[in-house]
Amino acid sequence: PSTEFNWDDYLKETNSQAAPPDCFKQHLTPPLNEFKPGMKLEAIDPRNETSTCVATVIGSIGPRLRLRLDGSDNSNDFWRLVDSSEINPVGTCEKQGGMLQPPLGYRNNASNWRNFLQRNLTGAEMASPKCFKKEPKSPPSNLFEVGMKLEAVDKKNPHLICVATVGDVKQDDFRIHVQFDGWRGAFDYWTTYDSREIFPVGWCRLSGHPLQPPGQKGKTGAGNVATAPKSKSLTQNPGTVDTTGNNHSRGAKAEVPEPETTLYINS
Ligand code: MLY
Repeated sequence: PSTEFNWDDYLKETNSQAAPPDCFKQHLTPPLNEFKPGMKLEAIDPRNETSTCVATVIGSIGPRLRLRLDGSDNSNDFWRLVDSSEINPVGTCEKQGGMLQPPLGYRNNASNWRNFLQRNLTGAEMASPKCFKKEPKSPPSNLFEVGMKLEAVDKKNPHLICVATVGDVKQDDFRIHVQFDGWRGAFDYWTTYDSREIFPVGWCRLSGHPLQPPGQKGKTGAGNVATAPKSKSLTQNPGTVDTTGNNHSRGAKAEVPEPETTLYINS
């Protein structure tokens, strides 16, 4: 339908430019996902980056894997690209002289870790080395400029990739400020220019990953608190989001009176 988000129209409407693809640590062609749910692999524990753990593929969206560390609970799932250097075939750690570690928050007694690991891996399907794609090279420097558009993971809802803008650039410490179009600042964050969680305009379409359209902030006739917490149905049904008009741009911020109370609903 015509209400679906379209980058070309949006860039025109907002009179803005896409960040060039060479700004990003991403392959020009998104990698193929050959993983299947249930497959085991090794992953760096995101909460304890010095330890390598066994993880299971819980699901995937396009080239992004939803992973869970074996022996951990189901509330600390995390996402990695199939070309991430933080995942490897089972056996890699040991080949390099390391030892697989229990995850932070291991739900059993640490003394039975060896037994757990053995039982856990027996009969399991290991992801084949060919599933793991080569990590792209980092750009030589921070090439981002303020105002450039991109697609970025919402770290608070990490299954989502959303329409975003570079709001600020720090040349000195390699960081950019990612701001989500049409959302109040609550989701914004600083990240390094070579983050694997930011993508060039068009990456979602190419990779088959859904793209969250801009939020409702600054929409005509709704410049109040009601627009800040976007309802779940809007989030999940981009067809109901009006993507026309200039009001979605960050520039519209000043035209909209800030509400006295901002209520964020974590759905
Ligand atoms: N649970 C929240 C999700 C908000 C997502 C915001 N991102 C897209 C910047 C909601 O549905 O309101």
